[in-house]
Amino acid sequence: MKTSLLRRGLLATASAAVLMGMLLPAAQAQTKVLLRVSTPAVPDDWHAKMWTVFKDTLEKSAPGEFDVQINLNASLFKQGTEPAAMARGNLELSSISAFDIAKLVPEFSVFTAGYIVRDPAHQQKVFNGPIGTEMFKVVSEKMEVTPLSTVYLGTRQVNLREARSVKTPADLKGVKLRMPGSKEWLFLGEALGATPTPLAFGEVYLGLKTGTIDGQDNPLPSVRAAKFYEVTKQIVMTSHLVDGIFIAISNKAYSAMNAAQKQKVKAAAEAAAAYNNENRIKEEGQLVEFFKQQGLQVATPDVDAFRKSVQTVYQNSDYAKVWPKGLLERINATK
Ligand code: KDO
Repeated sequence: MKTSLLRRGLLATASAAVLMGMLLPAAQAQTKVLLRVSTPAVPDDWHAKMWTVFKDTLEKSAPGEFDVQINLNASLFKQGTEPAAMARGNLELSSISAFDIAKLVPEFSVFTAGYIVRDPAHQQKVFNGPIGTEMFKVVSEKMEVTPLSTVYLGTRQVNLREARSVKTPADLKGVKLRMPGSKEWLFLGEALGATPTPLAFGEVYLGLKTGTIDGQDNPLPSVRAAKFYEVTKQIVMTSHLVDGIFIAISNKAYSAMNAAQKQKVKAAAEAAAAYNNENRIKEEGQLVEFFKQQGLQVATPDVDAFRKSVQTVYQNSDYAKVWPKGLLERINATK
């Protein structure tokens, strides 16, 4: 009697322990903060790999606290739809462009204009200083997403299917230049003198291969990672936009976190950007040689002619009308 009671007791304790063991991981998983990431970046690109740095950094600083789910190749949300998804609460994190922001915060269009940001160091100084603080505050209020760090996407160059002589914007007349699909992007293509054609990033390779477009513009590391060099013959070094994207989090997700969690998430976003920026800048410096080896012609246009023309187009546009007074001068004066 005594033994069987004892045995039953032991058995009950044992099965409770087994049950607990089965339930505990599920319970723990439920309490993890879900952070879904969506980006059009291709896996072999630094700004795709940076998300693994984000995830690992967060796992180190807050073990078991966050469930970071990385979705590349625009597999979760279409390029450009991420900010709306974040505002709705269907997505927590993404890297958003100045063009995405300018749709809802028109004054941000100053960063979509060609030949304004000078180089990656200038970009970091502008966004990590008072201008960035002011602008990001407006972004957070108007878009329900908060930028956490500034990622150097690279300096955009024109990349053509067939080589041609391009010295000034007039030489791009009639060239069907693919741009991402928003009016802010198309305007940049127009300012370059081309005929802009909207297409999502994921469709560019095929567009170049089949000839539905004559060219595209992207920084050299993106041309390498997405293999556009396989289906194009020329790169024209217009250097028309020192492009940046911003690791941003939905305000819904961010405001639900405690102060320590917020700080860790921000630090992880900064580590991810630093990883991208370092590798991207280094690679960008080496790629002209690589593309030449791949048989591409790398041409130098009259960059001053492009600069003058593009700056004039923007300054005379409706975009410039909403740039806060003195902002351009402050950007130029940031050293
Ligand atoms: C592109 O579609 O050309 C672009 O470079 C635009 C950027 O804002 C960004 O969306 C980028 O694509 C993707 O991350 C893919 O590299």
